Amino acid sequence: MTTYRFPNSFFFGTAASATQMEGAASRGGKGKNIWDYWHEQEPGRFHGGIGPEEASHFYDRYQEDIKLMKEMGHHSFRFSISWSRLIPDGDGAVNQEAVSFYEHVIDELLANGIVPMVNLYHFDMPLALQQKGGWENRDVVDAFARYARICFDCFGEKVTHWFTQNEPIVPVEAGYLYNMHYPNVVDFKRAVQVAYHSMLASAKGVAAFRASGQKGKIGLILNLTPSYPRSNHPADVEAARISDLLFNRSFLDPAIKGHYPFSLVRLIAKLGFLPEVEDGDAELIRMNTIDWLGVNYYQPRRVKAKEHLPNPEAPFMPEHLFDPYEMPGRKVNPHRGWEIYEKGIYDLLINVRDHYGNIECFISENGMGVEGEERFRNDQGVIEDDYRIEFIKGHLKWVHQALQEGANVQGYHLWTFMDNWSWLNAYKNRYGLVAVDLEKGGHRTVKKSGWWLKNVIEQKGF
Ligand code: BGP
Repeated sequence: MTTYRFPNSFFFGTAASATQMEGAASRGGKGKNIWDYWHEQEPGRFHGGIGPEEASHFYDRYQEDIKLMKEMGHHSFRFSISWSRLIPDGDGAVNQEAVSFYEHVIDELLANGIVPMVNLYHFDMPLALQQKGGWENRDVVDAFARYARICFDCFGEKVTHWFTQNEPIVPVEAGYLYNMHYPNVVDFKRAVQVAYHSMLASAKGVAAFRASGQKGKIGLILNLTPSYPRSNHPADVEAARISDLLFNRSFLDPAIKGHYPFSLVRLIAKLGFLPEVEDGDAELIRMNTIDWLGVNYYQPRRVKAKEHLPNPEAPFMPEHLFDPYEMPGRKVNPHRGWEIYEKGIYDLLINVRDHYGNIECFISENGMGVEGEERFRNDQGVIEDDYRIEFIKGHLKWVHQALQEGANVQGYHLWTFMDNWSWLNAYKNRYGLVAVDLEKGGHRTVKKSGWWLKNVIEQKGF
């Protein structure tokens, strides 16, 4: 008996990204991106010293992997194209080996009845473009628009589900505020420029899609972190409003409503950090809103009013406007340090329903990274990851609730299909429905959660 039944049209699958799963980082004519370069420079910053060359080898094993996706009941699979594989220097000649690789992947998915959902940018700036300033340089915005056009020309006959970018706030915060991605800058003003240009690039990607006349739809994937105040005290509520403006609405509003929230512009202006803009930008953003929204959800953001004055000598940070708040008794994934709050997924879907025109959306990532899963392998060789099953169930219940209440949520993708290379954490935390055994040359085995989800997909619920 299924207690939580999803509509027949509701789709299930997984998400992944090029740098995290392809491997072959220096083969097939690929140019370097910032991850290849940074790992060469500072391997010690990556867990176990492991770099993107050793990602799960999808480049060589995609046929086997897609076969397994089919066996596990996938309706759809979201992956990204590696910009520096397709255009090694980011803005020049197209690498035909890459065109043929992605064509094969798309064909293989379609032959197995799996809808390919293709994302153009997942944290992987080509090195040659980063050397020109990456998203800080407006020329890179145009290089992205060109890259998008090339992708639509090459693959648009077969791919109908597109995204311009994944989590554009992450390169901003990780690369320009918190020292977790290259180029390891700590500068709020530059971070604002990067955020603005990546949004502009996304709008230009949407414009290029429309101009291509191809069928299908194009969207943006955002990691929405619902902002909860410590209390109902107006100062805490104000702290939550500001963190929501900076981390959620800075992309949600321009992408869906076609303009920035006035209160955000006022705040950034007051701080003296407005980005450089050009005539016509506002019109471009207004005209090129997205068709659908991918929502990644891992954790909420809890904040409180500031309790200590920031050090006036320290560089300005978002945390000068509010303090993070650790709610007593919160549930935490100890491997990642992220709070697990299942109802957050419902709150953000209801927010999209009520404040963003109930735009078509789906859960494009949700998942749990766990270290040392080998210890859960049973005698039959299956990793018994009951905690992941509980995690998925807990979130799907709230997705179901949002559906009942009219949210326009059309599907659920887990992060991720197979254990993959997670940036600085490399292979520390495993997220996959399929285990990848690095000791045995990357041998794949489906975990208990993988078989459980297959059953959910078949039954349309649980
Ligand atoms: C999301 C990213 C993914 C993935 C995931 C897990 O923010 O879109 O690329 O990595 O988070 O996070 P992490 O790998 O940092 O544990």
